[in-house]
Amino acid sequence: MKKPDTHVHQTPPPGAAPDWTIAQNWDAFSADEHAMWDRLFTRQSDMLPGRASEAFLRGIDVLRLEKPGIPDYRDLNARLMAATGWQVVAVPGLVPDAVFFDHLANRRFPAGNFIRTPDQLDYLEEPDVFHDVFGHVPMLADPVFADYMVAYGEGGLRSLKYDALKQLARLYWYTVEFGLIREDGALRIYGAGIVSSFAESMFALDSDSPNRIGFDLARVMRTDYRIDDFQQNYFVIDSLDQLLGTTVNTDFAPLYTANAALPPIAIADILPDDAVITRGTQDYATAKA
Ligand code: HBI
Ligand code: FE
Repeated sequence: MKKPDTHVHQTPPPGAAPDWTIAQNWDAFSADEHAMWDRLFTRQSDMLPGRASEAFLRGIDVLRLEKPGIPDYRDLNARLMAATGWQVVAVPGLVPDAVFFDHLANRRFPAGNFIRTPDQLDYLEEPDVFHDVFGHVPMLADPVFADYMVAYGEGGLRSLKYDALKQLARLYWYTVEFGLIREDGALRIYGAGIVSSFAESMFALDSDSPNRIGFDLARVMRTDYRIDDFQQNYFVIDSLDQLLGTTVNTDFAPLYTANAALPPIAIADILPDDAVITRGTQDYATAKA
């Protein structure tokens, strides 16, 4: 998950490879750091059954993430590679967009190689190993979602030529980070930014404050988003196949051009053509304003 205004160095920090990867150096993690992982993992896994999507819960099982402590990528990647050919690579923090997209296009997920401190339990600026590995990686064990992430990376690299990065960042934000999916008539979470957050895993499904709107590619690519608090919109897909289908069956060039000619859609607006599931009160955002 990236904060657009976070300062990202343009050259790899000392010790990092040209692609910004570093050794995980798993043996260097302290007992306190492993304990922080366990605290976060227990809190989320106790509350996610019935909230997280089937694909997410299946990924936790397939990747054996219930093992205590920060996962050792030597073990984790053996399972992840067997499932979908993906691997997790350690990076110091946020990496430049082009570097990020290139990793995704090559089935490498960059994970921040640090874990939050107790005072950052519920909010931190940059993605740590819990956000990245607990939030994002279980979904990468699902073949359809894994292919979506590759297509996203390839699309991201292309988008840089069309100056359409912001449109693609919105697509990432409203799917990979904060996406909801309909399963057996109920809403479930597949977005990493929600599933790794205790409070937002409740808010995203239970609160009457946010809008919940059926996913539409062009609509999402025009819709602004918040980086500093719960989302005011959640977009809902019917299946991961639908999500993959939007990238595989779309020529993005004319879509970028058409969207660029239109104004962005304000965060909490609902449009006449929206498939509205919840018309939110926005009480949470209003109270926080
Ligand atoms: N870097 N490590 C890391 N993690 C991210 O999620 C990330 C990034 N750099 C760029 C980026 N995300 C954004 O451009 C995407 O949201 C599109
Ligand atoms: Fe993320």
